[in-house]
Amino acid sequence: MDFGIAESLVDALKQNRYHARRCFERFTSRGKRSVKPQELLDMIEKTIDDKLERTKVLEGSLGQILSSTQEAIMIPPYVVLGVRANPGQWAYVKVNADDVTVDSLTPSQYLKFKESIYDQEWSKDENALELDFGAFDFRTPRLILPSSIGNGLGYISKFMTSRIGGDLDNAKPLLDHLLALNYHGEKLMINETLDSVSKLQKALIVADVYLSAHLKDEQFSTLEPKLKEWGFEKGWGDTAERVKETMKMLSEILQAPDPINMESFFSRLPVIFNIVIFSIHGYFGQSDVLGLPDTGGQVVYILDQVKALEEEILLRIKQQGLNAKPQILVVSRLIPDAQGTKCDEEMEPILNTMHSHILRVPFRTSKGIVPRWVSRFDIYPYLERFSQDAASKILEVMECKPDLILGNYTDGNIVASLLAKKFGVTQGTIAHALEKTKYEDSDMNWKNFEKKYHFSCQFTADLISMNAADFIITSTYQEIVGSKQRPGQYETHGAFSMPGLCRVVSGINVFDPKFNIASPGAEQSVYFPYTEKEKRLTSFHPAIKELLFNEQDNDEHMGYLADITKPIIFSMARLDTVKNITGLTEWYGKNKRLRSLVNLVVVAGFFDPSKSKDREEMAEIKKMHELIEKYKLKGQMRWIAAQTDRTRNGELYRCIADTKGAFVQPALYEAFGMTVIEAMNCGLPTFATNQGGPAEIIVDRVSGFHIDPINGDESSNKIADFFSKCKVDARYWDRVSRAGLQRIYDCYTWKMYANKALNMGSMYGFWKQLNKENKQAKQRYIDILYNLQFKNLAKTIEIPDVATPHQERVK
Ligand code: UDP
Ligand code: LCN
Repeated sequence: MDFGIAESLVDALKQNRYHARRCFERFTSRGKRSVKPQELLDMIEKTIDDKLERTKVLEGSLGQILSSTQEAIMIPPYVVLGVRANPGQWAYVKVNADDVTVDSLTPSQYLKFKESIYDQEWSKDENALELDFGAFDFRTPRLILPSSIGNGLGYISKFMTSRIGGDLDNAKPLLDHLLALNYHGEKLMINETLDSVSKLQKALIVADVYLSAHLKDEQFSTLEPKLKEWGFEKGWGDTAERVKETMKMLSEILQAPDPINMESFFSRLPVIFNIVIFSIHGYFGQSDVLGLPDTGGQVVYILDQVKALEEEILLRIKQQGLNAKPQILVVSRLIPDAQGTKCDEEMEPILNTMHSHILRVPFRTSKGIVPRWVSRFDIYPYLERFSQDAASKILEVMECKPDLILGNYTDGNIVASLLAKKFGVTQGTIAHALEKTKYEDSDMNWKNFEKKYHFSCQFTADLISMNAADFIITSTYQEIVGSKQRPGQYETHGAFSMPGLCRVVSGINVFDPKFNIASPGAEQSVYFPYTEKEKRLTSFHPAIKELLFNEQDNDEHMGYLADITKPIIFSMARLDTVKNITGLTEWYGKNKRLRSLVNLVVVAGFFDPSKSKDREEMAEIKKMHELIEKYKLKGQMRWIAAQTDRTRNGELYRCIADTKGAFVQPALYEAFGMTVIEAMNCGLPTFATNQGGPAEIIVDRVSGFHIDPINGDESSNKIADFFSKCKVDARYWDRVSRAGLQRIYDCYTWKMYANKALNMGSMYGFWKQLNKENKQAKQRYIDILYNLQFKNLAKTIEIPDVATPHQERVK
């Protein structure tokens, strides 16, 4: 589908024939190349001198099409445009600059043009590998409106409704689903007495009459004998009232289903007791790990997620009238060389939970157990063996198969896909961050990145797991489909090429109802408002005072604050390039007005580059030292090394709020941004990047502020304006602080998340059965890709000798 773009372009070119011809001539005048949208508009400006004429063209449909163009490929005499008509909706067109004629292109044709710039030979190879996951989706319903994207659950219940409704026979798959429900072999909901939909329907009517004669709070145990006679088992509810309600929901579904009722009924089904969550890379632990390389928000997210999921499962089990014991296992990597963390322990109970554990399984190779930390970019050769070892361990610990497997990040997601297939269970994936969007042209230029990042493995693994997954959880809408201006992380996997490896003509469709937005929260017992005086952790205050204001440099902090009465602008992140902590330091260094208004405090990495294991971190550490020197920041800036105690960090955010300061998240790109919601939970006014998740978390100038990471002057002035305004009107700071908190309470809590995630597990578990044939066909395709492509790519990554010291391995 080209969304009428080719037709509109033909009309637009006709209307502006003279100017269009000249513009397209100019576009192709510099030969073969790829051009970004801004350059196209600049070229138009240079071509049409007359301002009035130019405005007419730019404001007309030609201007609109060109401003929706994400990339243009010049292959004289052709100009090939990748136009993003709306979020998720792409059209590809080819304009002949000589006669300004227009043709629509398929994604494959478009990609071939693009590839020819990077790898002429590959683009001409008629047998180049094309991946087309869309070929298996012809029977799966799709959403239509970009605004519906990410609300998969809502639509799945609508699609189910239409499949199940109409005729009693259509409800047979639902009957089979109910008949299969059990807990450790003990039947739940119904037994074989009810082996047809009509028997079930009749039994529900009889049971309803029976239940009406009982008090609402009558316990299930007293009703059980009679209900069992009719074919009903445990699981309908704990009291007569709840059993009756749940039965009524099913009766309604059998009579005339509606989506809301369908979703409510599935949320009551006893299907999820045991969950396995994969989070493999980094140091996965509960203390002393945050801020270590590759170890950040994902760990925080999962630990809080587990707690919220366990609470919700326990509540559901109680309401279902069951006596089951849930289990949640977070499966990670065991690292013998644990660097003072607990990552060398196999099992660790998860704090503040009753039935959840971390299970660590080591990486093994033919040379033995891998002792050291492995960067997430180099992890692929270990994963297959890891998944086999993890599978045996999970069965041993859980004593049964899990009901749901959730993967996290590329490594966790591919292992989740392997095990979901092996166990035949429902699979959800969570990306946290898809690496592809973080580096410009990372697909076309994959060969240049390969040695350092192994994107060939990563992107292949991502494609496999997003297609294998029954549902995908994202933190924001942006993550799926971006914004008006910028494509989303998943969206960029729609059509792309890695010349020499594969051409992906349909990688993932963002209109697939498997996408669901379920935003995380921040643990509210740790991150609570600075105003809640009685809860404040004052025992940390002396240490925090030392951390912020002590004037002597040491291993934990360097630089000092000469005027401690000024508000503090604060940031905290891993010292990755993309986090742009060095960018913030430079903005501050350059902006005299900002320096006069506030001090800067950053928590990031540590100070000695030779001690770093991570290649990006090393470069950033060096840059930090250079900037502090260059802008003479000592006296106004404090650099604090990574802080691993999150309870104390919660108090640290609040102490910054006490100074009437602000949190600044300056990342070049941020998938979600846990620090943003942590700061907002503490009542700290927050400035955060407009690139990625934070742009959605914060409503600009209402619940905080957006800043542009590539426009440092504008951003630092926006921060300075805020503090100037606060000087004149002290209530302004309070208003922003309160609005930030309100935003959190409305949209970002773990309770909302857990409820949604469990509903997904239940609904998609059934949906996948309704679409069994489709899923199986796709799985075969995935198997081929995994075995013939991914495994070979993973083999190209060097497995270091066990004895090799880490430093020598850093590329
Ligand atoms: N964090 C920390 N100490 C540090 C740096 C980060 O405790 O020195 C925590 C921070 O509070 C947040 C998480 O690590 O909970 C970072 O999550 P975010 O989503 O902001 O970024 P990520 O590191 O996942 O890219
Ligand atoms: C990874 C990231 O890069 C962050 O943006 C997220 O907040 C974090 O994971 C948790 O999802």
